[in-house]
Order: sequence, then structure tokens, then C-alpha cells
Amino acid sequence: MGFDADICAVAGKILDADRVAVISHIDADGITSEAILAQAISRASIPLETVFVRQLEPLSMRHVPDDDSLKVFIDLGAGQQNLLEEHGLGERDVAIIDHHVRQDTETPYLQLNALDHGHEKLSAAGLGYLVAKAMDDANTDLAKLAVVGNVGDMMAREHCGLVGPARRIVDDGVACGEIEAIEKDLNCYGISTRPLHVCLSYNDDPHIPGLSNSSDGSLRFLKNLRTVELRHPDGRWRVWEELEFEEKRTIMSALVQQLIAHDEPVDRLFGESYLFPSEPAQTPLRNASEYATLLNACGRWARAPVGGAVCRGDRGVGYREAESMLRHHRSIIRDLVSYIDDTGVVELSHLQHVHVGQKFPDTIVGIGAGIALSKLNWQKPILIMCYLPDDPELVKASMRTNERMVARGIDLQQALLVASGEVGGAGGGHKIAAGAFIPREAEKEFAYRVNELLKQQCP
Ligand SMILES: [Mn+2]
Repeated sequence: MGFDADICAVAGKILDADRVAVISHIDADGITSEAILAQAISRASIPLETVFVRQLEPLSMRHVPDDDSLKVFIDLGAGQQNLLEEHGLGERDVAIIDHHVRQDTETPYLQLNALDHGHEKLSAAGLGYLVAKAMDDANTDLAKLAVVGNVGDMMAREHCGLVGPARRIVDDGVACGEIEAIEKDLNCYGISTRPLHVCLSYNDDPHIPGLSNSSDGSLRFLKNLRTVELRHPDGRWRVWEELEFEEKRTIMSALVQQLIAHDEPVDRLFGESYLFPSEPAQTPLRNASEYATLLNACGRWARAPVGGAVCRGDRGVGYREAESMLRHHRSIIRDLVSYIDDTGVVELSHLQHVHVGQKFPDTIVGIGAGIALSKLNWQKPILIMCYLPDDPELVKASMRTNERMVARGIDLQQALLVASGEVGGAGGGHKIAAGAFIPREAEKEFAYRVNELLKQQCP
């Protein structure tokens, strides 16, 4: 079936249902997916309930309601159809909306999968939005959430903006006044909440010599421009989104010159930003990538429904709880980064590794490793390992690298897939960021094996 036909088939199946259960994932893409579908379904006056799971595995299947509702799996399910089958779910009980690799079984479940149609830069929230729009044209106000989900799932990273069907969703959001798309904006995280020099110093894509990883260097650079006022009269630092057009232009051209002076390409300095004019300025809700972080913080600390409430418009109790999850999230990550700083990493020829034992939860070690890497040798991908509180037999391994090493041939997903497979574990992810679970007895040799594989990729 074609893409539109698959969208309509899922929309039709939902509209025909007497009641629906939405089963979704706890990250920003999963949380926005759930909020989009749940709102579309309740607007159609169909009773529904929602379940969030960290991953779809035998234990989490217990949370799937055991009733005659239509089960809509979103942002998961494509690769776990055997579990649905084992759970006794038949063809008529299920619809799957996913963008992960499918593993088909005997039962021909109805499935809308972005990969079936060659859309590699379209996340589950984007698919969920297209289904919601097929259910009712009035659902275009949900485009904003779809953009948050796509950006949260890194769909805008490679091309410095959304492309294909995801970009057309941006157009819907612009048309209904919910999204402002800013072309050739500064490609940097934190444009609504971070002081500009902090924003620039955390940015590693592109790597700007003298500014990346150096908040002092960034501040000096900006002060040298003289024409840009960096603080408000009350002393508060200004953020990128509140600068005047001329100020932004001054900074951009200085950054271009800095890159050119160091023989670095300038193209990745520019990206498309997605701003939400109806959200208060200088808050994490104001742009797609910071909004996604807020939702990820909720999900990673077991508060996915709080993120869902924020997506539905809660700006009171729910939002305050989400903000406190974000603060908590950031402080634990800061602790992790300084722990890595203090203990140091073990350097092999092609990677650097560190083991944090049980000190930090497995849900955040990857993020922390990514930040720690920006202060370490960028040419060696970082491997971080930790223990799992609920499974003494397993070790979680996370890896991070940067665009520059990916351009040189590094593929972390391939390395972890192979290395974990060899020891009876499982891994996956992306070239730039990947993770694996391995048996504890394999942890000693693991870093050496991954090192060998990285050496083959990029000698
Ligand atoms: Mn996703």
C-alpha cells in the first residue's frame, strides 16, 4: 500500500473502534506521539486510555490492557510483533505506527511504518500527526507537537532542519500560527534559555575553534564584537532568540569568519529553528529542541504522563512538575559529567571508556557521556558502562561520538551491534550514538573489542 493509503487505513481503524488503548514510548517522540493521538481520539469522542513503557518487552506487556479495545502501538511495536502475537493479540486488535525496523510475524498486523515508504527522517510523532489529520482536518493544531517529537528524535540533525513529510508538517503549523520556522538561524541548542556564550560553548556541531567547549573563549569572542549588548540592564544574560536581527547578523558573520580562518566548513552553522510564538519567550517551551528536552526529562525520570499533560496545554501544576524534572535531570547529568571529569577515562587507541558502576541511572549515562566527550579528545568516541539496578546480570554500554568522526567513517551502531552480538548481548542505535546490553562477564573485554572494530572503520 502507498503511504497515504496506510495513513488512511490506520485512521479508519481508529475511528471504527469502540475504545482505544494507546501504548507509547517514554521519550520526547513517544510522549508527543501519545499526546497527538490521544487528543485526536478524544476529539472523536472515542474512550481511550494510555500506557507508557520504557521498551516493549515481555514484562512491559503486562501493562497492555487486557480488554477488547483497539491497541495502537506508537513509536514501538514494529520490531516486537512476535511479543504481540505471544500476548494473544490478533490482527483486528492492533494497529502499529512506527519508524523502527519491522520484524514481521505470521499475523499481518496493520502497520504504518515510515521506513516502508523511504521516509527515514520522519518520527512516530510525525506519523501520528498524519493519522490525526486524516481522522479530522481540524487536528492541524497538533503539528507543533509533531515537530517537537521529530526534533527530539534527531530528525532535523543531519540536514540542519526537517525534510520531506516532516517539513510539510511544519508548513501546517506555520499556516495555523502555531509555529514560526526560522530559516538560516543559528544551529545551536538553547536559543531560548541559555546565555549566548554558554549556548555557543556547548555547541560542537559545527566545532568552532576557540568557542566550542570554552565558555570563557565564547564570552571573549562575543565581547570583542562590541556592538552586541550581552546583558540586560538588570544584569541578566540575553539569549539568542531575543537579539535584534542586526545583532544576530553581526554574530553570524563573525562566526563564519572564525570558521573560515580555521579552514572549517561553515554550512552546519546555519539551521532551521522552530519557534512557538504562543509559548512564553525565554522558556523551555519556546522552541522545538528545548521542549523536547523537557519531555525527555519527564520520561527518563518515570514521569511521562507529566510530559503528556504539558503537551495537552497544562501550564500550571503539570508544567511546574516538568520544570522540576528538568532541573533534576540537569543536575544529575552535571554530577555525572564532573564524576567523569574527576575519575578520568581510560584511553585506548580508538576510544576512551569509563565505568560508572551503579552511581548513575542507565537512562542518562549516554547523555552525560555525550556532554563529557565535548571536553575530552573528540577524535576518540566515548564508551560508558553502568550496572542496571533491576538486573545484576547485565551491563549497559552507551557510546557517543560527533559529526566529524561520523564523516570520517565511524559507525557506533555497527560497532556495538557486532561487539554485543559476539557476547550474546544486543545493541543498536545510530552512527553518532548507540547503546547495548551485554552480560556482566563480558564487560572486561568489551572495550577492547569495540576499539578493534572502530579501528577497522577509521584506521
Ligand atoms: Mn521515535
